[in-house]
Amino acid sequence: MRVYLDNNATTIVDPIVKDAMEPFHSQMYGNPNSLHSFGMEVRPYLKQAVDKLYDGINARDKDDIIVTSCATESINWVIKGIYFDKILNKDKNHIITTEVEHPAVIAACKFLESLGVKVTYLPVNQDGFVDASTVENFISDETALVSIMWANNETGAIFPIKEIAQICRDRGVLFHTDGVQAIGKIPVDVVDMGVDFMTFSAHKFHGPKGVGGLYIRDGLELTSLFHGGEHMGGKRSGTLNVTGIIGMGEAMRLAKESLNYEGTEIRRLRDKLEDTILELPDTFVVGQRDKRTPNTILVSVKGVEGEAMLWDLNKAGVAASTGSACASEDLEANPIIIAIGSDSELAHTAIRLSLSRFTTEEEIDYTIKIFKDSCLRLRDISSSYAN
Ligand code: 7TS
Repeated sequence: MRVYLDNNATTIVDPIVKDAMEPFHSQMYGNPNSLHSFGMEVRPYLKQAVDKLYDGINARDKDDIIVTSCATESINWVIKGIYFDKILNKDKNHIITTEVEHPAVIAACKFLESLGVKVTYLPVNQDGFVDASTVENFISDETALVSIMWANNETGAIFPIKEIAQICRDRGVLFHTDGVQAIGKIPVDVVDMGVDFMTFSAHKFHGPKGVGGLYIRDGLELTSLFHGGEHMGGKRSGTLNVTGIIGMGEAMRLAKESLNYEGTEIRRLRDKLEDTILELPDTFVVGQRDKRTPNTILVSVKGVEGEAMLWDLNKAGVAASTGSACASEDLEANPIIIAIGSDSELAHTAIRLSLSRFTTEEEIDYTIKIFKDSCLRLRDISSSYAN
């Protein structure tokens, strides 16, 4: 049996999404900017797809969503765009973020630090998020941007985005949230939340890879990083990834439609897996359940090296993760666990299991068995664990 429990890294493309994309590879392949029938026939489908994006995140005004190649691009755009708009030769020089952001945020901030920008990396609490009041304490007249994720990719911790957005608005500071791990898992309403910028990536919600988006609140200016043709109203040049946009639109529609299922059935399967893992002695899961996305478990198994368990699970056909796939080639301790204040032994023993709406009960039952067997086997041979 093969079980895929690494859905926070990427997801299977929904067959409905795949079918929706197919005609745009083989029949309607024109460039939508072209002034002939091949190009023009594509346009209404593109519009429909983009409308689904607006509906999915409840963005209202035309031109608020710009399609990009992925969340990494969108995140870099916001952080570097703010540098040009508010920091370079201007009176602001400070960005606030957290220690547990995706490397796209951290690395972009480190780059700005090399240019002289001050960046505050806020620590998170035991549940893996930052309180709005903590953010407020660090805002100063110099602060140009607060960038805080909506949900964490490792722990699933959900941040109090609405409160943070309100504080930023009151203090006149722009607020960006990385919404990559929120879409399809919890309701996402950018207007109700009051965010200024939100980034997302289609492949995290059963869409194709290589396409993502950036929501920019109506009327806000953000300096472009891609100059070229007049695509996306001149804000992000480059021939449109038509198949990707069609796929992302359909994936967004399905993500919204499946939210209820995600919040009940996937949550039930996640809790079943979590409960049985926690029956093993000396295991702990990061973050309270109701403060996490319904599909994610970050568990620490004392005495068991995360990489060793990953290998065991993989041999039995179960795909999990010890940390962001982007970072898991280097065998360092999980930085998120370190950031939530746990010691480095625990950080070396973390395993992330992330489900999706394609996960079945049979797969969870199989994983429970494999996980328990692996835990017993590895603890038996562990020098650091006394049975
Ligand atoms: N932001 C978050 C919160 C993410 O989880 C990821 C990918 C990204 C941004 C970047 O998305 P991309 O589509 O541009 O690559 N996260 C992970 C992960 O947790 N394991 O592998 C990739």
